[in-house]
Amino acid sequence: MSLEAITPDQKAFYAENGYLVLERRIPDDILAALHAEIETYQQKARGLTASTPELDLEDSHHPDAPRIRRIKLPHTHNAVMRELMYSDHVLAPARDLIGPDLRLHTTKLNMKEAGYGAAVEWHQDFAFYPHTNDDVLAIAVILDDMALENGPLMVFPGSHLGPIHDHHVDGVFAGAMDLAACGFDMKDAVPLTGPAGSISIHHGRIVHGSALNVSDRDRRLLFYEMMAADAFPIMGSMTKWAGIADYDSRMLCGQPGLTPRVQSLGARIPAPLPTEEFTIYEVQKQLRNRAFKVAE
Ligand SMILES: O=C(O)CCC(=O)C(=O)O
Repeated sequence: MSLEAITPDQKAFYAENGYLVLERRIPDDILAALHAEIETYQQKARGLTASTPELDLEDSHHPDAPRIRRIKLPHTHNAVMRELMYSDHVLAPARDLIGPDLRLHTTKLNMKEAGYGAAVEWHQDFAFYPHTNDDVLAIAVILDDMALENGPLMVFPGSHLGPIHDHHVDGVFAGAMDLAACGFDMKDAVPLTGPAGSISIHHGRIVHGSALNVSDRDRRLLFYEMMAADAFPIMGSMTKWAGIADYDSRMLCGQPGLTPRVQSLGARIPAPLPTEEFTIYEVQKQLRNRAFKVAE
């Protein structure tokens, strides 16, 4: 199959390491439009006293000093972010890596703003949503220049080829790993840095996380998480399912089907959940040995 957006070397690098950074993939006009859209959410957050279906607020949010932690499911309420999701800027590299038929899992825009943006503890996405095969990935549109100091996404290269680690605390799903107990050393983690307008891609099984942003620069990432259309959720996965028509409405490109491709894979079921509706930030508070400082 000929490649649309990446080189054979990049494809081989992803297979071996489980991640890729493609620099300056998003045109400047789209990047500027995304920044303008974020500004409108910042206006909406003013006056809020609690998170809403669209906005997840930082613990330190105040109605007069709004602090957004995450814009939730932006493709459902933001035309610019929805259009980008269906564009070749995002889908062409995904097709190169996991084939022509792609289904959306979810979207989110993690804000991690200057000075306080919340950390995300180490985890594997596949621990939240195990599937019949692991052609599952997340594309992150890098909205601000990303360097070590503003809390980039970090990954452990090659960890997508290993097991799914324990993400439970006291028998309840906590969405995070005790890194040392799982045999990892933070010094081996690689930061996914690059100029604004780049994208990073990480495999659904790779161990990843990111530190608190204590710098004076924002660090915003717009995530599009997706899988091959023949990767079906294993029962107990956090994938919401209201029947096949609903599921097929999440196709991003190519054809849906009714024949799961089943790989022999290690997996764990994210159950029981502490509560039915939660964000990763809340659920990870159960972790005792946190790797990253908590936002104040
Ligand atoms: O925003 C980040 O740095 C990490 C995001 C992430 O891994 C997640 O939200 O699942």
